[in-house]
Amino acid sequence: LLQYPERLNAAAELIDRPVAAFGPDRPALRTPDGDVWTYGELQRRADQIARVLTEDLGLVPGNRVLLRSPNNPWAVAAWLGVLKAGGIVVGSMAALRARELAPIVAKTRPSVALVDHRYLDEVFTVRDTVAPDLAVVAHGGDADEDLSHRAERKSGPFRAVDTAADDVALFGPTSGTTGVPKITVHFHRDLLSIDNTFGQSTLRLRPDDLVACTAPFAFTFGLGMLVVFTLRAGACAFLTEAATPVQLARLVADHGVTVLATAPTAYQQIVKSGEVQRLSGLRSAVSAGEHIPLGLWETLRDELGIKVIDGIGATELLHIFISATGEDIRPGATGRPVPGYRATVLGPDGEEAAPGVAGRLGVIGPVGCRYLDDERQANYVVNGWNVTGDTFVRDEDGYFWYQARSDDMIVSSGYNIAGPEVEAAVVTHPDVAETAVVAAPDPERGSVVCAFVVLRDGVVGDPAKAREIQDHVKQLIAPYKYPRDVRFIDALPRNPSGKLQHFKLRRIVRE
Ligand code: 3SK
Repeated sequence: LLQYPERLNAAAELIDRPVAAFGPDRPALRTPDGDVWTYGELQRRADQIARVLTEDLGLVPGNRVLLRSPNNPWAVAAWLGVLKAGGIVVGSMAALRARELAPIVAKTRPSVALVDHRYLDEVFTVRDTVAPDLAVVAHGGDADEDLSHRAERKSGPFRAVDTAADDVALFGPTSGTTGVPKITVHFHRDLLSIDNTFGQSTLRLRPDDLVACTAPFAFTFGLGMLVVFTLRAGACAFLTEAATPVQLARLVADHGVTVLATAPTAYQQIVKSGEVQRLSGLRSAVSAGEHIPLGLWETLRDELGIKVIDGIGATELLHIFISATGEDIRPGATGRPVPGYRATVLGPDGEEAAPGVAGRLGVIGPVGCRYLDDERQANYVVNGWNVTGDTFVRDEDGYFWYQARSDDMIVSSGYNIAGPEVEAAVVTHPDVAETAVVAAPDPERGSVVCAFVVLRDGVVGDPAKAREIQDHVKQLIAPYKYPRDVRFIDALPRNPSGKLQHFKLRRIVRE
């Protein structure tokens, strides 16, 4: 395990140390509008916010602060300011509605909320229902008590609170597969350990990198990419509030982004739009959040000349723990454990399965699952292994091959069919924009493969189109895997971080 000093404040490591090492004038954050915050400015803002929290709002170490904002410079400063003040960040997606936010607030009990002014309504609703004492401070508006005005009235460096390495720094909510939020608990040292593992061994940012990532900070994929790895490397984060995949590709080209991290669906849509060459200035690209189909990975390699870094992570473990990079890539495999982690495949009895046998992925590393007061902890940690809910096969050389989310395995007439494999085949049909595959109950076969399909604009979803898609799939993969049930749908259900919500589709097929 990685060694850290007993006393450690992650925010001091992420902003004070880079300022000391690289100087205050280096750009830290950029936006599509041309805003540039240097490291010095980011430090000044974070210090001002720490003062607002402690001097105006009475925050003491260990208090919790809800952050709710799209990815922008103030959100980074707020995140650092809370940690410097010894507070605990409660991450939350700006897109959450009041009914989704309420259980997170009820469980984490923040005393302060720093909220982008466009996302206040839900916070007021939640305050009225479950958190009457919550102090809400807006940012980005005109009010005198707006965070930026309050910050302007503060001056002088703020010395980061001398937290223990094992003090809690972050509560990261995750909706999991059921929609009932779980709150993951992370220490100051955890935030550095993701950089000391994936960041430095696999990603390897350079100080002259401009890094873009579509994931919000509340999804730890985005937090790692845009805050932890970028600041620690002295690089610059390119912060986009919202962009479609095609807009993203244009921003990458126009602003000279060198490292892009996003989900496979975004890469897929950029390829399908015919604008993939706009990514040709990238020196590195990361795909995570879902497994990247081999065909897409190969297209990106052939079109851009880069081997996309595929990775699998989990909010419970904070970031990516299996990945591949450089020459250590076996196309189609997710990769090997990131240095610092161990991984295995577990059989039904919780014992390690032999190479070649599919089973549940188990991971051990510097960050382990700690849910806040949640009995689901017992399902996640089995015999010391963190069981992520993914089915993998490990080969003789130690590469891990993704099969499916454990609950995406479809057993039909005794065949094991991995839903993602069928999805990867369906989406290659030229009329298909997106698809998601689940098991639909069937009296004869136990289950059948059901594909929910979003067609491209103007294409009609009728029985003839369904048959065409079925025939297409049978040409690509073993015919027993084809979707016997094809349903056309306007849009796939996704959570605010863009992850497909298969559980919602499963509900539909069970109705
Ligand atoms: O693979 C994921 O879903 C993930 C989750 C948290 C952090 C990072 C990643 C890639």
